[in-house]
Parts: sequence; structure tokens; C-alpha cells
Amino acid sequence: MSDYDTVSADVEHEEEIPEDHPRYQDLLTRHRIEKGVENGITHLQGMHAEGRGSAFDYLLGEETIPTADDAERAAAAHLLLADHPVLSINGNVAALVPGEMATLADVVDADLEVNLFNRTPERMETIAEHLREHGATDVKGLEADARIPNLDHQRAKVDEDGIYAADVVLVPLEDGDRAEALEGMGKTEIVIDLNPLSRSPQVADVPIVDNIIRAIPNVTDHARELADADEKRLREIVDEFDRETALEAAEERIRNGF
Ligand code: PTJ
Repeated sequence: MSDYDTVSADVEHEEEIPEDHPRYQDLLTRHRIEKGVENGITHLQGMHAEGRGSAFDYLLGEETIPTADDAERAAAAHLLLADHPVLSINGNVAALVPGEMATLADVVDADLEVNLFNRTPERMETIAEHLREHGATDVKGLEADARIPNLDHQRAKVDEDGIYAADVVLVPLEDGDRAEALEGMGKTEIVIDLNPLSRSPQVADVPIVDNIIRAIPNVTDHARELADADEKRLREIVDEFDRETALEAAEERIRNGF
């Protein structure tokens, strides 16, 4: 019998998933994505994305590897140094870590902006409301009064005083085209993606190869710890981080297990 068979597939509330289950984090993730789809937050395609992520996470050992922790610390330093940081939210992110994103936004004084691949007014509003229910005070993305250049219409829609004006953008679980287009706008880009070979981490200034469920609370912990650090110290952390090393280490772990 596989580990999956030990928990009923139709768990109604996540509290029913036993915390001592060996695949607890994976079961919790799947449950949140299913609920996200049921509640009109996550697109059906988000389930495919989650399946891919889950396979990479299994190979990573379902833990934050040391280079991912370095990336999470560098991300915190970038966000603290930024004049206008924005955290981008799609349907998977909203289902998996709504409260954690609101907390991070609070700690680093960033905006939250809903930015969808499969954009509909209903999903935009449902996700914004879901974030507010989880502690977000101001949710951007609904104005859509600016466009990311060189990207097709729906995916390019952003707020002029949000992602468009941002100097540092966190784009988790993002598709490669938009990550490239944001990079083309000269923004400092932090990407969270469990696949180190995906185009988004490949173009990111800070690629975080980790499960977003672990990554966001860890970025927040680093940001809290660095809250009193001066600009020189924050710049040192940013400069010490090596994106190539982080990508190579993640690929090595996935391919060879070390
Ligand atoms: O909500 P929408 O309409 O904006 O659509 C969002 C999805 C995720 C469907 C869309 O952006 C998409 O199709 O993304 P991709 O191209 O499948 O890329 C998602 C990436 O996120 C993949 O490389 C996955 O490995 C990775 N991923 C999935 N789950 C996690 C993850 N990375 C970190 N943590 C996860 N839990």
C-alpha cells in the first residue's frame, strides 16, 4: 500500500490530515489546491502545475536545501532594500499560502497584486476577497490600468501603481513568458519554482527552488531577522548570493540526490 492510500481522498477539512503522516506536506498541498479549484480560486490547470511541483519536491527530499535557504535570505534582503516591492499572486499561490503572503507583505512593506494567467473578473474578485479574509489590507490587480510590454493582452494586465511601478517583484509559480517580460522591464525578479530548469527561475535574479509552502514563511523569518540590518549589510547579502550556484545545486539534488 502506498502512503497515499492511508488517508481518505475526500478529506473535507485540512485538520483531518494527520500531521504525523509521512507525506503530510504533500497531502496538505493537494488538499488546498483541490479546495482552491472548488472555490473558484485555482484554475484547473493549477492542478497540473501542482502535480509537476510535487514530483520535483519529492526528488528534492521535500526539504529546503541550503542553497534555497540562501536564496530565501537574499530574497528577504532584496525586498527590504526595495523602494516598491510587489508580491504577485496567482490561483495556486492564493490557495496554498494566502495568510503567509499577507504576513510577508506586512513585514517587508510590499504590495500584493493578483496577476492571473487565466484571467476572469470573477476569479480576480474571488482571489482578492480570499486574500482579504486572510489578513491582506490592500490588494492590487483589479485596476489593470497598465500593460507589461511584449506580452499578450490578458496576461499583460497590471496595476500602474503596482507591478508596473515595482522595482522588486516576487513571482511564484509563474509561467516563463511573463517572467521573461518582467525581467525585460528591468525589474529585480525573485521566482519561486520547484523546477530549476523552468524558464522562470532561469531568468530570475533570485531563483528559489523550494516549495512555496516552506519558502514564504522562511523568507518572512529572514526578513524579520534582518529588519534592523543596515543597507550595507543587506547589500552584502544580495551580492554574496550566486544564482548559478543555487540553480546547479538544486538540479544536482534532483538528478543525483545530493
Ligand atoms: O492562476 P493562474 O490562472 O494564473 O494560473 C497559474 C498556473 C500555475 C496554472 C500557471 O501559471 C501555470 O501553468 O504555471 P506552470 O507553467 O505550470 O508553472 C508552474 C511552476 O510552478 C512549475 O514549474 C511547477 O514545478 C512549479 N510549482 C508547482 N507547485 C509548486 C511549484 N513551485 C513551488 N511550490 C509549489 N507548491
